[in-house]
Amino acid sequence: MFDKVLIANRGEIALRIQRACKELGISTVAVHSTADADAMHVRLADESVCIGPPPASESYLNIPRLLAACEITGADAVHPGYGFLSENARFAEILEEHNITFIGPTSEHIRIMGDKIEAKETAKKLGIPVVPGSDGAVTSETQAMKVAKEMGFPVLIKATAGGGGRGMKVAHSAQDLSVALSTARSEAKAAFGNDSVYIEKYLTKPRHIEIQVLGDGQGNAIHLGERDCSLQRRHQKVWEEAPSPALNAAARAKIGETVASAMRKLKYRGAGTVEFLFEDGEFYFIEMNTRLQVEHPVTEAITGIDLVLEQLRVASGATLTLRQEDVTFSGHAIECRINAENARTFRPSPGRITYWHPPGGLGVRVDSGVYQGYSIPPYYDSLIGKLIVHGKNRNECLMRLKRTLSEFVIDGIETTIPLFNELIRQPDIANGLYDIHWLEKFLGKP
Ligand code: MV4
Repeated sequence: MFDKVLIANRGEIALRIQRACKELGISTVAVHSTADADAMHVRLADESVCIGPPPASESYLNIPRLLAACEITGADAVHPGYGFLSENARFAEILEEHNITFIGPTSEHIRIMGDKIEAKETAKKLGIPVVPGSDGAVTSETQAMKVAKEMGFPVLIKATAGGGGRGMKVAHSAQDLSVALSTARSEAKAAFGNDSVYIEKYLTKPRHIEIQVLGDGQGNAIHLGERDCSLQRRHQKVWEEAPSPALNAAARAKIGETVASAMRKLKYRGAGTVEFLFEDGEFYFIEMNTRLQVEHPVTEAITGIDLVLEQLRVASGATLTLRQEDVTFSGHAIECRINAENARTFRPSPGRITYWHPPGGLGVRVDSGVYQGYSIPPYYDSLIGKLIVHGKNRNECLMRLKRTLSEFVIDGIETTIPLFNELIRQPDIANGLYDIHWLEKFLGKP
């Protein structure tokens, strides 16, 4: 196991990773920008290094400065968390060149999954069901029209270098295709410096269901069930839950085994998430995330498995000791993302937290990097905490969520808590009847 891990991140996830390290007896190094000198992840770490000014490009994303921090502290591994450099293949490669372990998959697997066409081709070869569409990039309007007419409209144009919803255009009919194609291309060029696009059948009312996997890079891999992340706004997840209200045990076992088998063939190492759209009882692969995700506690709640501990183990070269038969699912969990934002407009609300009283009790977890008196800096994303509740079943979980939301007090800033108070009172949410468009439709209503 590692002696010292540098955590190349901030906020709640930096604390989450520190906790796993401490329980394994590993010393922790926090890095921080000047804006984060007073952050909890800095206070709780064994050591800390200031790596630059507030802009992420000059601190949390700055590879030379992170390498220097590793050298100064003698860290033997780096955990990237999520966001920032977590899916940067070059970063993983540079660390390995310096004999520092990147806690994550190989740079090659990161690279493959970062290219959405290669990711899809790889998934398909490994037996994962994919969305019908072009075989690879579309190179001409004639070709795009041919593919579109074969599968039927509507179709979706996606950027090869995209992901997370950036650079997508729907064409509802043949008349739309030309404009959709050129708009998607120029947007992709501007956003990613790469105008390669591909085409898919547009699914109009799917759910977003993702499968959590763990592999050891030696051919052992398991799945930890699914999370339903359909409640999103502008491709930002707001509420995640497991199990999905739309799946039964047989459907879960089938897609889970398909994904786990694919990960064994790939010799995938680390934690990963395979994202699907789910419509009319069928799964369609869209992307794979090669990192720990924000919503991982939902899976931890229903499986009792510490995902960060498992990441640390397999990154240090251990084989996966968990077998698929050891993974059991218990009850239901829901995560609400607490953002420092107005609950209706989502306008960021940085500033000083004058009062902070998190909820407690059985089945309640609050992961957060803030505290009373802390000033949220305006430079980073607005996630300030996550409320995760676990219950015997979905109904108990919803009742517990209602209770914990009423206990949670945060003063001095605006937060998304009022939104969750509204959501738990909606019959569609209580009944689990929502798709990826539900939340934006709900928010659009006066
Ligand atoms: C789609 C789709 C419909 N059909 N692909 C958006 C983010 C990226 N991960 C993939 N996305 C979508 N791909 C096909 N063929 C609809 C979306 C989509 C979406 C997906 C998941 C969660 C929320 C979403 C919101 C809008 C569109």
